[in-house]
Amino acid sequence: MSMVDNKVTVAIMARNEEATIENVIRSVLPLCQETIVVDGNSTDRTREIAESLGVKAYRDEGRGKGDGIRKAIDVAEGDIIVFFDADGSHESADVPRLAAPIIAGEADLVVASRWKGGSDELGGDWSMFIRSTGSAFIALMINHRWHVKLTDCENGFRAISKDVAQTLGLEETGFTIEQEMVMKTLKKGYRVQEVPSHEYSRQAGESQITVWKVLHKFAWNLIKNMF
Ligand SMILES: Nc1nc2c(ncn2[C@@H]2O[C@H](COP(=O)(O)OP(=O)(O)O)[C@@H](O)[C@H]2O)c(=O)[nH]1
Ligand SMILES: [Mg+2]
Repeated sequence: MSMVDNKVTVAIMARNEEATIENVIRSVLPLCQETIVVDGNSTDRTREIAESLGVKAYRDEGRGKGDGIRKAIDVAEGDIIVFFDADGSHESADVPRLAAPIIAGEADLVVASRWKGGSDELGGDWSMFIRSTGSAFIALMINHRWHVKLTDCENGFRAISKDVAQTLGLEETGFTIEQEMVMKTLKKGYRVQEVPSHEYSRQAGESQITVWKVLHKFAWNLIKNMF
């Protein structure tokens, strides 16, 4: 594949993110050939705002981010899909850095690592402690199983070749989709790389993850995909 063949789609995942969606869209628009919003059945103005900026908005049922990711893989027109959260926590300037190794033919999935880029969100309270240690543990297991050296398998900010994404058979409905994507990519023998990227605190509203309620889902998903 040559450079000119690679069209990049940024797919913004948004469920009730009216406070931040406009700035997020504006920040990625100049960095890609297509910007889409996957709206998780928002009850606020998220979708209207996206459409008013001339961006195509697709809807999932709002059952979870995994459904949204699958929707993006179905509808994206680009050869490379960069997934981007709508809450202002990702560094848009890193979009081209995530796409670059795929464009260069050196990787199939590139995950933005908060362990390498720093995070304003991971740390400071119990819930964040569990998220950080859980995430480190999952990376450890994945590294052991596939002989890789990854640090962050949970970050939603990542780029993937659409062709590869379509072969993975992703099944998860919720936030476990991120680690499922990493494991299935490795399992199929595709190449996973990381690029450092800083994570900012979500700029409005609250995370839709309640750690204690979902911990078992992450553990079960890890076991299921490891074997
Ligand atoms: N399309 C879609 N996006 C969702 C859904 N649930 C959450 N999101 C988005 O996924 C992103 C990450 O969610 P967030 O609650 O910030 O999780 P955290 O960053 O891991 O704490 C945000 O931009 C949410 O708006 C959903 O059901 N569908
Ligand atoms: Mg967030």
